[in-house]
Amino acid sequence: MLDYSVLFPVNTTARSAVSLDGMWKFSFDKEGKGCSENWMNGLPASVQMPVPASFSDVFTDHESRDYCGDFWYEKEFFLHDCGDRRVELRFGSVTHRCTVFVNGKEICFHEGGFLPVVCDITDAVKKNAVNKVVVKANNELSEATLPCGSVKELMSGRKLAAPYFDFFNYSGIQRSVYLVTKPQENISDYDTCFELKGADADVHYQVYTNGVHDVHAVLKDREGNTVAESAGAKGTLHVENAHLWKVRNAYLYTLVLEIRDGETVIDRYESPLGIRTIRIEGTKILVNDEPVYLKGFGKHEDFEVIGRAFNYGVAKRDYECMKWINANCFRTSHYPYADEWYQLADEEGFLIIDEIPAVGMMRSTRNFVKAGTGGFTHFFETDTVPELLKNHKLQVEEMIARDKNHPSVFSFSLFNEPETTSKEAHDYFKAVFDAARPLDPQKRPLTGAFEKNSQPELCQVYPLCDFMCLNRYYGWYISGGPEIEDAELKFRDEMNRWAAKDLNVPFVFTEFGTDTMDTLHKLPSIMWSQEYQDEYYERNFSVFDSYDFIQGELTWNFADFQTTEGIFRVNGNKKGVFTRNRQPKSSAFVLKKRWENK
Ligand code: GCB
Repeated sequence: MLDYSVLFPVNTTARSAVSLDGMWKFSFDKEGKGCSENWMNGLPASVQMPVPASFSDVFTDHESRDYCGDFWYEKEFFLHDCGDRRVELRFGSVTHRCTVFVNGKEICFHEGGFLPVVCDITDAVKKNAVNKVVVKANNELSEATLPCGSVKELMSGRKLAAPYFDFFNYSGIQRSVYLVTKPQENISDYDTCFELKGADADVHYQVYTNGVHDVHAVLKDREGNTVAESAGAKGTLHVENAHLWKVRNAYLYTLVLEIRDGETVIDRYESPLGIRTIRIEGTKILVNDEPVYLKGFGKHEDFEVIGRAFNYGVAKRDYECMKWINANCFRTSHYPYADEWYQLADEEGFLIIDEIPAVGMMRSTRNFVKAGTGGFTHFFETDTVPELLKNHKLQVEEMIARDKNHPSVFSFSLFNEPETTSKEAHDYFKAVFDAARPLDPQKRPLTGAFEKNSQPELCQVYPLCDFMCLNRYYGWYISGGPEIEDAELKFRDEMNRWAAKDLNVPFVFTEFGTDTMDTLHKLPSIMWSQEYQDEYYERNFSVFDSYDFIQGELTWNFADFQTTEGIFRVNGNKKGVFTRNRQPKSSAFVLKKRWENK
């Protein structure tokens, strides 16, 4: 178990959470001299930087936008006298790694740019005084860290990120920061799982604390009425006539957890709770024992100016667009998103495939083209693998710890498009899956998204998955444009070979799509035109509808998004069904119509 709490900060009678979002001081550290010059005590020269935001797109020069290396943030905050309470900082994430200092004292190091950084700063802070937090961050990529990539050095010595993945290497403090105070004896974590009993439901819970006092659990309905109560760190809340959390029709209770010493409440944590079960039976995905066909998208956290930062306005618009188009699911491709995405999905009744940033596990982004035509793209034979595996397992643990209590999360995806055809790949992923299985109290299905090289006869990794996720681009990377009729035949051929395996598990398409310019129309269609995207989707749907084990379609992508520059991309990936500023392309209407009745 993690030795820190990833519970989302809340304000209750026993806890306080104050946002430190706003303008921070910021400085690049091109020469890597910050530590030797004691920047942890305060940045000598700085600019203002919004938090949360990626730093890249707020600048107007190339060097700043494409900066790769160390960079620093600083913020002063006032801490009231909070007695002997524990004081923590919680960053939703810092990309890709950071060291946190408070009043010059080193507090913690965190690796991985998409999960919370939580640190106990009790011994470093002054009460009733101004305190200073300094963050040294770094956004370099390597083959030992997630996501995978490398650093390229220009002749001038300037460093550039070389991602092995198809999204811009946005970095910075991209999610909210909270100053948290809570009792020394506190609730650090809790688990829930559900059992439906006719019209009733049992909510089994377990609460983790660092003390000896009793735990008390209360479940309240939407109106605030208590519907069940239980004493003990482990127990069951029996709910009569339970309102279930249903797909696109969510009902949320509130779970109130307390540590009590007689009548005195020592700690109190509150969180929404949705009662639902998830099960895979044969080729069906069952939510509350009812089959669900997944409709929706692979997404990105990506928007103009703010880059990969969480923003409620953008998230709200995304959910409105997804509701309008009749979607019910999305995958957090290719990394765990900000906590708030899951909170909104819980409320709106969306299902989430929650993905770890295990992306780029082929030796270059372009290798997917080589792999797609049968090329072998070695990855798991190198000496970086032990370190990579350690990071992979740790991030899986952090992701499941953070997201396990969200009703929206119905599955964890442990990779996107790695090399899977070697014994080494199998052994690597076996270790990841073995580590992940015991971590989820709800035993949700585990999966991963497979690239075209993961063919039924070659892939060594698919037997580890509880259901299959395929990323397929027949009609785009394979037999595109004038050859599209071949694309459909080739697609059917592959699906027939999967069918022949008789795996008896659901198959979900987690990627399929075409780059499409919102300005380009052409009759008859050509690649990149809106008409082509519409036709491509129709052809893919006719294949999907031919196999009853296909139980979902998540198109690539919800919206256009930024990538690294290059000859493959025109100011980013244009496979969005919506533009980057969230307006529909014509295919949005094709999907809306299909999903209305699917
Ligand atoms: C993929 C990747 C995704 C890319 C997409 C594309 O297979 O998983 O990250 O953006 O293809 O558009 O090429």
